[in-house]
Amino acid sequence: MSLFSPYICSMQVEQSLKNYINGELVEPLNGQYIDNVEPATGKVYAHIPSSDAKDVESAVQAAEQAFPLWSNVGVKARSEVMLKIAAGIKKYQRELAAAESMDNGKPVALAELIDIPRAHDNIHFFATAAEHFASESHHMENLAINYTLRRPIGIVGCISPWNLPLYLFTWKIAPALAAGNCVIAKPSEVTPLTAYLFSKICIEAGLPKGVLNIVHGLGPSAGQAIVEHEKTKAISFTGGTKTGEHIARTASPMFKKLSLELGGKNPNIIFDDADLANAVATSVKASFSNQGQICLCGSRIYIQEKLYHKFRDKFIAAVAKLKVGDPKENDTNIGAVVSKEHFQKVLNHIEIAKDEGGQVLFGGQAVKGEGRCKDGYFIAPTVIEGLQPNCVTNQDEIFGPVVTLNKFKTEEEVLALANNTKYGLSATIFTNDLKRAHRVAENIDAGIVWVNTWLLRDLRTPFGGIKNSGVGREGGFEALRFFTEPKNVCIKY
Ligand code: TXE
Repeated sequence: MSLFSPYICSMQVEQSLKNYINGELVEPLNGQYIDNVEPATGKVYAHIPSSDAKDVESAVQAAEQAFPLWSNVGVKARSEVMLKIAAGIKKYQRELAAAESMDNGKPVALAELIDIPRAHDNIHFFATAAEHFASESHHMENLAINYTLRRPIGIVGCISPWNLPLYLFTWKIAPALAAGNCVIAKPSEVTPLTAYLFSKICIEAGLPKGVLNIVHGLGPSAGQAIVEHEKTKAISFTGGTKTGEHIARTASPMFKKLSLELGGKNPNIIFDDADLANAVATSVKASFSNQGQICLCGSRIYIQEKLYHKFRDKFIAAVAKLKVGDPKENDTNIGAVVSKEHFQKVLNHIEIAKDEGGQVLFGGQAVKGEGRCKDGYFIAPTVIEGLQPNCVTNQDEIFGPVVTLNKFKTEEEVLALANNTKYGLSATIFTNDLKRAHRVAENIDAGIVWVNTWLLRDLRTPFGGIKNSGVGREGGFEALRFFTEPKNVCIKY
């Protein structure tokens, strides 16, 4: 296997993106393309392959050819190529950040600070983690020894969403590749650009052909074909809960391994004894980072009654300072939401909140962009109070820059309120009482709990949700376990 390649990629964005199959950039077999829109301007700037089952079939054939080499070459050789891919992300970080911002609408400063460095870290982390991964042995005294072999699964499917495009795309494929699998990956059709540029980085890094195949296209055609192909033995999916349910219905009867990271409606709880300045600053980030389009955003803010008015006033004052506008400008805090459909969905939710009796304390409307952004999809950060716990606004995942403020009296009351949704992804607690922090963290329905911070991530920790927020865990050795099959070998003395 050659680890080095003379190919130097170009980060230029062409008019038509291509699939990455069997080591090459290829057109979709049906010749069909979908418009790719820049959310900040509302204009089409490129076209992406509208692939279907035939493209997925050729990707599976390429992966099948590549699997014996990739699974047997050894962890060190796999790690070496992956580190070259990570270095490629670093080399092209500025181009990738600009592309992510253009494609998704997020501020370029955010893509530079979070998305692209994290994509690099994902690949780098799993390239090295695989070298430290170990399996168990179980000794039966005087009788036998059992040891667990962990072998790659084979061909796996990775399907990712539009909110953190390259970040989540690499978060899935990195452990899959490190564990020795060959991958058929599909980025969201709404934000395909950085995955396309990533395929060029893989070619430049010398990733052997067929090991990773990137098929662009719509969920019901390209995505569905990956899920229902008999040779994809595991599916790792991040996206909406409804889509996750549909994927589970298709994949479960085929006995595929499934990892589903779905929606959230996360509580952000501020107790009377919290450090107010930290609670305000962190809650602003947890509410509006990435236009509120992160499954971990804290969209239900619960404030203990003594602190309620003080927190509310300071929170609104901080929100009022956020600049909504052109994602290309370095001082922009809130860019465009990802698409026209999503823009309409979020605005519709704000109307529902008003109908439900919510008082809009800040925002509550679209923002008209200036100059090149006059037709972009901008929404003001929106803060609403006075809503009931069971209303649609406090129950449905809006996935936009919209949060509610809610008052509570006691710890028991806020625990019941926090747990009163079908979701259970993350929770954030602000308190200086250590015992309370432990108690609430233990009793809250969530896969991830932050105390006095938000989105502080250690890639070794388990990541995922309970209830309708998903099935399985990503991160660290959890992900390497997901992408391998354990086999017990028992040897009698
Ligand atoms: O996501 P979809 P959508 C939530 C958020 C958002 C809602 C819908 O509330 O408003 O989901 O967003 C692919 N077989 N989240 O509709 O459809 C699709 O092509 C296989 C939360 O944009 O779930 C894309 O690649 N794949 C979330 C991916 O699934 C299919 C992030 C996600 O798209 C498919 C995004 C099918 N039948 C949205 N149908 C989070 N948890 O972070 C679609 N896809």
